[in-house]
Amino acid sequence: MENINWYPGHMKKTRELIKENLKLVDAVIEVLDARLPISSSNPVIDELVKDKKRIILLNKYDLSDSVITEKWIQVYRKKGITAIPMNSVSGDGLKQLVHILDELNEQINEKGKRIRPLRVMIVGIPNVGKSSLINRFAGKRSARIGNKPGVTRGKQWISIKGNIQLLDTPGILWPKFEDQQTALKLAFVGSIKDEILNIEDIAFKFVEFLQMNYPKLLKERYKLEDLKNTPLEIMDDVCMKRGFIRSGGKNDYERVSKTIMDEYRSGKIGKISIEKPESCI
Ligand SMILES: Nc1nc2c(ncn2[C@@H]2O[C@H](COP(=O)(O)OP(=O)(O)OP(=O)(O)O)[C@@H](O)[C@H]2O)c(=O)[nH]1
Ligand SMILES: [Mg+2]
Repeated sequence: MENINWYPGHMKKTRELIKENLKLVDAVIEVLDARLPISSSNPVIDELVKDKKRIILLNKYDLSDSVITEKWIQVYRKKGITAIPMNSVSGDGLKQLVHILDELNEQINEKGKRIRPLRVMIVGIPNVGKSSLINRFAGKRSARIGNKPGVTRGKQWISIKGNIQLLDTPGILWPKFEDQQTALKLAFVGSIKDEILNIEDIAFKFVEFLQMNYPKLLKERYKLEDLKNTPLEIMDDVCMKRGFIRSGGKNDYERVSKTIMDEYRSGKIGKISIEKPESCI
């Protein structure tokens, strides 16, 4: 497989933007993808915000394997970190977040320091749902969202009732992935722009992952008879069943690859976590 790296200019700029605006905020919400809390945690962000009060959100909880996400929450708890499971589309988890922010607001008030609303910066890698969270919080579409990475391009302050201001920031990755397994997992969930990926390689690896970790869901979704087949044979089977055949009779691997990844990312295959606390792929 070719090496994956995606670090366009706007991410470099965002790094500066986060750094400059940190002075203005009381806390940082780091949005992670509940399906892969390790790989979606950005070491660059970690370094930038290490001295700020930080709240971790495990977003897209609804798409994750809830048993595994609960285990992750315990892992964070043992480290003294509050991690909140969140569904930014439905708003599940928002109550817990509001509660934590209210407490923070009170603490700051008590110290008599605050002469402005509580300001919180939202950070995270692309496509984890930062802008969706803000919209849900604000109760209206204030921030632009999209089902692909790199949607937010500049900073945007959004006021929330209850005297809170949230700062939306564009998602950032890091200049070079030390570990290509991390890049692959980020590609699975759609945090790396598909245009720079070989989607067929990604889907092949993803089918392989499903065969090993979620065979039942794979079998059910694509009505497979035999899971002993190779990933390529499974993709051939899906092409046949869905009629993904090019003129000339060859299987349309690009189409089947895009379909499988789209179906995973939108939750159609099932609730699937990529990283478990004990062992990662
Ligand atoms: N199922 C599910 N989908 C979500 C959730 N949160 C966000 N999404 C979807 O994920 C996609 C990305 O959401 P955005 O809010 O644009 O993500 P972002 O982190 O702001 O992305 P960038 O601006 O590109 O960094 C959209 O299609 C959202 O509808 C969630 O909790 N569950
Ligand atoms: Mg955004």
